Amino acid sequence: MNKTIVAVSTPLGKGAISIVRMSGEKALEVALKFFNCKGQVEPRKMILGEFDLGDAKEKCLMVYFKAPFSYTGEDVVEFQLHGGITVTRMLQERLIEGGATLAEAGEFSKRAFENGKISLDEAEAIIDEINSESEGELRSALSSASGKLHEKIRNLQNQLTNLLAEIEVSMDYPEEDENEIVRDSIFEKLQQTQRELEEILNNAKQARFIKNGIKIALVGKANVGKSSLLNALIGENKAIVTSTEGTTRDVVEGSIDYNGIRLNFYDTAGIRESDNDIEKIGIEKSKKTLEESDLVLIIYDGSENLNKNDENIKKIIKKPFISVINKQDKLRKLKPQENEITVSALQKQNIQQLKQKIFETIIKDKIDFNGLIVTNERQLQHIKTAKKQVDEIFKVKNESLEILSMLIKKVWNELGKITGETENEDIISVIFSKFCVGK
Ligand SMILES: Nc1nc2c(ncn2[C@@H]2O[C@H](COP(=O)(O)OP(=O)(O)OP(=O)(O)O)[C@@H](O)[C@H]2O)c(=O)[nH]1
Ligand SMILES: [Mg+2]
Repeated sequence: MNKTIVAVSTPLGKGAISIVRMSGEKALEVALKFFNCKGQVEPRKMILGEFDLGDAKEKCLMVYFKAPFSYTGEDVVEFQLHGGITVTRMLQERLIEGGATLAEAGEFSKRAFENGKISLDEAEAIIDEINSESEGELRSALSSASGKLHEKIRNLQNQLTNLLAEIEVSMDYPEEDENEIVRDSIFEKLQQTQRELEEILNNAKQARFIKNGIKIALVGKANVGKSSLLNALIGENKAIVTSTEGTTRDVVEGSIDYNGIRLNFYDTAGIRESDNDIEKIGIEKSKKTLEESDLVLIIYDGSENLNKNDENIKKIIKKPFISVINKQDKLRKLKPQENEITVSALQKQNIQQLKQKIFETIIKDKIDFNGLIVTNERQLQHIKTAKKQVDEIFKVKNESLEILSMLIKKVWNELGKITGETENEDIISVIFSKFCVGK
C-alpha cells in the first residue's frame, strides 16, 4: 500500500491562500482527525470548517476527491487556508502527526503517472511549467502538456511497430525477391521517420531560446556607446559609462523579457589594440563572450568615420549580427546600410525598434507556439539518440531482416523513454525527482 503523502502545494509566502494537499488511502481519515465541520463530507464539494492546530484553531476550506477521480488517482484531500507560512507549516505538521508522510519532490505527479492520469511527457511539461520564467516558455510548456509531443512520438512508435510487423511477416515467406521489395519499402518508411525526427530536433533549437533566452553580445571599438546601449536596452544604469576610452573591462550582463522571450545582453570591453594588461584581459573576455553568443550587436559610432578597429571587429564575427549605428543625435557621418539600424543610446531613440529587430532576427517566424516543441533536455537527448540510431540503420542497409528488425526495436525503445511506453523505473525516478515537493 502506498503511504499517504502530504505537502504544501503553493509557493510558501506568496499569495493570500495556501493549499496543503494529501494523497493516499488514509487521506480522509487523517484529515478528519483535525478538521471539524458541520454536515457530511462529500467528494468534490468544498466545505468550511475548523482545523485543530493544537494551540489554536484555524478556519479553512477542505475538499475531498475520491479515488480514482483526483489528480493522483488516489484519495486526495486539500485544505485551503489564509494563514501565512507559520500556520501553513503547522497544519502540515499536524497531518504528519496524524499519520501522513511528507511527500518527496514530484511524488504527487509520479503517482498521477503511475495511475495512468498523465503521461511521462505531460509530467515533464508540468515541471517546465513550474520552473518556467517567461511567458513564451510557459506557453510552450502548456502546449506540451496537452500531449502534443507525446502524440507525435507515439505516432513515430506506431510507424515503427508497423515496420516491425512488415518484417515479421516477410520473414515467414523468405523468397529472395520478395525480401528485396520489403527491404525497399522498409527504408522508404524509415526515411519518413528520419525526416520527422529531424524536424523535431530543428524545433528544439528554438525551444532552447525560449527556455534559456538568447545570448546577445554587444561589441564594438572603444567609446562607441556599448555600455550606454546596454543601459538603454535594459532600462537600468547597470554598466559604467564615461567619455574615457576603455571604460568597460569586465563583461556586464543585463536581461529583459521581450514578447515572452528572455534577451540576455552582455556588454563587453571595447576591442582595440591595447598595452594595458587589464584592458587586454577584458578584450579576451569580449572575444569569449562573442563565441558563446547567439547574436551579436556590432556597435558603431555614427558621428565618426569607420576606422581600422571597426573593420577588424567585423572580420572576427562569425555569428548572426545586427549593425547598430549609435549617436544618431550627433552629427551623422555614417549612413545606415541594409540590415543596419540607427539609435541614440544617450537619448533613448529607436531602442524599441532595436528590440523588435533583435526579436525578428532570432525568431523570424520560426517559433510557432502551437507547434511541436521539445522543452526538455532529457527528451531532446532521446530524440537525438533515436535519430542517430535511424541514421545507423541506413548504413547497414544490406544486413539481414532479423538484424534490421532488432535495430528498429532499439529505436522504438529509445522513443519509448519519452512516452513512457517502456516503463523503465530508472528514467521515471529521475524525472520525478526534479519536481518541487507538493506537485
Ligand atoms: N551624443 C551621444 N553620446 C553617446 C551616445 N551613446 C554614448 N554616448 C557617449 O559616448 C561615451 C562613451 O560611452 P560608453 O557607453 O561608455 O561607451 P563604450 O562603448 O561602453 O566604451 P568602452 O567601455 O570604453 O569601450 C560617453 O561619453 C557617452 O555619454 C549617444 O547615443 N549619443
Ligand atoms: Mg563600456
